Amino acid sequence: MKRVLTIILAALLLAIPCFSVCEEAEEIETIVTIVTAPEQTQAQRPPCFPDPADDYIPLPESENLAQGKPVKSGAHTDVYVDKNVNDGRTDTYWESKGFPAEITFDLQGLYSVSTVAVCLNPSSIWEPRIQEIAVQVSLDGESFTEAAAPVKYQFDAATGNRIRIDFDPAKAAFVKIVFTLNTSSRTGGAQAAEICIYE
Ligand SMILES: [Ca+2]
Repeated sequence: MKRVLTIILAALLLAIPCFSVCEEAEEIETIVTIVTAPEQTQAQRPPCFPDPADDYIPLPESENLAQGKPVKSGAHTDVYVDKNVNDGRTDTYWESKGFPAEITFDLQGLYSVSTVAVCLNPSSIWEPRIQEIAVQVSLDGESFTEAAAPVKYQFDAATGNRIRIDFDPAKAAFVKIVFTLNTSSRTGGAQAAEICIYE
């Protein structure tokens, strides 16, 4: 009997703190604050992280006369058709089938052009390469004159995988870009994700 009383007493002593804690818990006021997170539409970069684009070769801020305009090239490789070269996206590209590779833009108007930019995908998986490029202009799409002679340009992801060709202003309704070398093409053709033309 004494042992039974001892067990009952011990159980009561253990239960008292529990009742006390439970009573206190019921008295705690629950506060929940709902915070609406801002909509994230693109990758976020903390301000302390350097922006790789700061080292990109700068392009003119004026209108890109090539974007969305009719464009025509010779034979292309696989699915890399000429319309990929001015769709405003650097994740699509045109690749010629062999050299020389020519691609011609109909600007649908007469302009005084002075800059052409040739861009590859800026991702570093596009290894550095050299492409030799010239620029020709025309008023009628038939007779072309040279605005920028062939030069070997270095493409490197560190500078945005893009190059800029500046030349004396030339009247043009049509602009032809002529590639004669690509040191990295596995298929032996020219490559361009975007070609931009500026006054
Ligand atoms: Ca493109």
